[in-house]
Amino acid sequence: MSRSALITGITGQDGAYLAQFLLGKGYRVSGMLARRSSDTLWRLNELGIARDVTLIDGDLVDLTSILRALEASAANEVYNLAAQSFVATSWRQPLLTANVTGVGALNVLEAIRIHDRSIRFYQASTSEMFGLIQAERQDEGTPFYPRSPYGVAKLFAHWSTVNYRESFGMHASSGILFNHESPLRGIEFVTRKVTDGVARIKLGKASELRLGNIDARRDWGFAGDYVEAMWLMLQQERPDDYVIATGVTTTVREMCRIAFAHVGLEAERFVVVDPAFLRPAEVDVLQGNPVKARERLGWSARTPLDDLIVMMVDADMRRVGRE
Ligand code: NAP
Ligand code: F7E
Repeated sequence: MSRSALITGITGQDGAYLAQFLLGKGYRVSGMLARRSSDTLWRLNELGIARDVTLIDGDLVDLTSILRALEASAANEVYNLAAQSFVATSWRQPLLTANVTGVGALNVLEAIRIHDRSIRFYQASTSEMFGLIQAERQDEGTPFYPRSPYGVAKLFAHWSTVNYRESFGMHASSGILFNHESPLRGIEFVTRKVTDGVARIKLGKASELRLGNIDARRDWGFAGDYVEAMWLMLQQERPDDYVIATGVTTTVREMCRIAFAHVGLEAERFVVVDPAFLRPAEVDVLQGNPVKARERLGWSARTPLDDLIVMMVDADMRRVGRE
């Protein structure tokens, strides 16, 4: 019988790519659908897989809905990707972020402990846990220092995952993923905001792009590469934690330059720094050290930032052109 996976957050960027990846491996794929009013299925539709997955109503704050989803999906592997994932929003909705992004993960762990401890579990941890960095390049041994309610909530979820592994012998792993982007990235995140803005300016639908801290540095990779690492973690004999990153760090300013240059424009002419987009506390720089993932999982990032940004600008040129 084919293996079965349950993905929380299947309607998000990573959920859609992971669903596509697992379908390609012959899995039966179920996803938790937290019902909302907007067009939540757009990503699954863009990948052409909305009809190939089973959607199960549920919400991370409702433990019984997770238990039902485990029962209905008969999952052997659970990928917990659902979260309030936008860092800036986490200061405006800190309690919701703590409940969904932090306690929500504990709800999934509890549901698995109650339902069937042999289910393998993946937690979507994040480089935001490193926050105010304690080492120039961050790896699995680097101390954490989160700088936002989002980072704090993810740290709770991360340690809960470690704790359930150590307390109950569960196959629970955390992927400490650095920023990863794609044409399916939410419009509020900086890469997509830039590539959408570039397309609008190029097509005469906007005249400027307002951004916050353009000196911030991030280690950006392609989401399509990163979902494979999630799966690889659950195929290992032993559960563990892994940093997943490119190892290269780039400023927002340079990322903008690449995006504008691709359509023959100069970023400096259009980017306006707007204090409204500055954060109460910033993560100035992140740069991962993915050596463990390379040595133990045989995984490395395949898509350089230039190629990623070009892919995103081209997709946004098509989208904005169709509007
Ligand atoms: P995303 O696009 O924001 O997707 C988040 C998903 O969570 C969406 O499907 C959303 O549903 C769902 N969700 C939100 N609240 C929920 C709730 N209460 N119950 C059930 N589902 C809920 O995030 P992503 O970029 O794919 O990231 C996937 C995961 O990795 C997240 O946990 C994120 O924090 C983490 N992460 C991301 C990155 C990155 O760079 N992308 C890096 C490290 C870690 P709707 O579609 O209905 O809103
Ligand atoms: O910001 C700066 C901003 O919102 C990146 C999430 O997926 O990755 C993501 O979190 C940087 C920050 O991502 C704007 O201040 C400047 O320094 O794209 P972002 P993030 O906060 O790094 C981590 C790994 C996650 O886990 C999260 O879920 O860019 N920046 N100007 C801006 N950012 C935004 N959004 N908008 C601006 O106008």
